[in-house]
Amino acid sequence: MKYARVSFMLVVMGGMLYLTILSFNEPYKQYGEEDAAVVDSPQKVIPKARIDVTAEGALFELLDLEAYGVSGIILEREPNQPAEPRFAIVKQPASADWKAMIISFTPSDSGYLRIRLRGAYYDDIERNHHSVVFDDVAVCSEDLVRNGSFETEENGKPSDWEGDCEAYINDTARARTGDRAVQVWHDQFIDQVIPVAEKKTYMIKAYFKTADETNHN
Ligand SMILES: [Ca+2]
Repeated sequence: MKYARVSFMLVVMGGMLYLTILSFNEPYKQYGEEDAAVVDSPQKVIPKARIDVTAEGALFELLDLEAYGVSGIILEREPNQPAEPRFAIVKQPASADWKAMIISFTPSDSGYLRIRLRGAYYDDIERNHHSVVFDDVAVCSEDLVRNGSFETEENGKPSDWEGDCEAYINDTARARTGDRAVQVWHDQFIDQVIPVAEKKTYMIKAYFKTADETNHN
């Protein structure tokens, strides 16, 4: 248990160090600014996994909001409230290998947080979805995300998740764990709302990869 805690802290510290380095290279974008795609060369566009985190009803602030992962994390916040956001978009370039995205924050008050799994927007999104696959979504140290492995099905959909994903994968080779995972893109996403407590720090972790393993490096 002690070892697990130390390992966890090392991962957190490593992530924070990386974020610090990253912040010199990739400043926050303005909210609403989207990624341009090379319309005629979709194979050259690297899909980005995207997670939107929203304080339900805008009833609390997401204090100390940070996002980190393997590479290229982009954190966007709503305009005019850069220091105390109630909503944020986190994006990270996907690859054919599973990568983890981590989002941490401390709610200013108790309430409910909406987690939305989707892909980034691109100019050519109608023709090329730039889909990504998610599996193993969790809140570290707590069992707050229900069916985060997507292994439990209900009426053809992953139970405990709202919305319709592009594909509810049932293939051991394409899932990170078990048989099931979800394929999403910008316009077909899934949500889950979790309870959060005032002044407690949460860390959401989700694994993702590209949906099309042949087109991307
Ligand atoms: Ca799974």
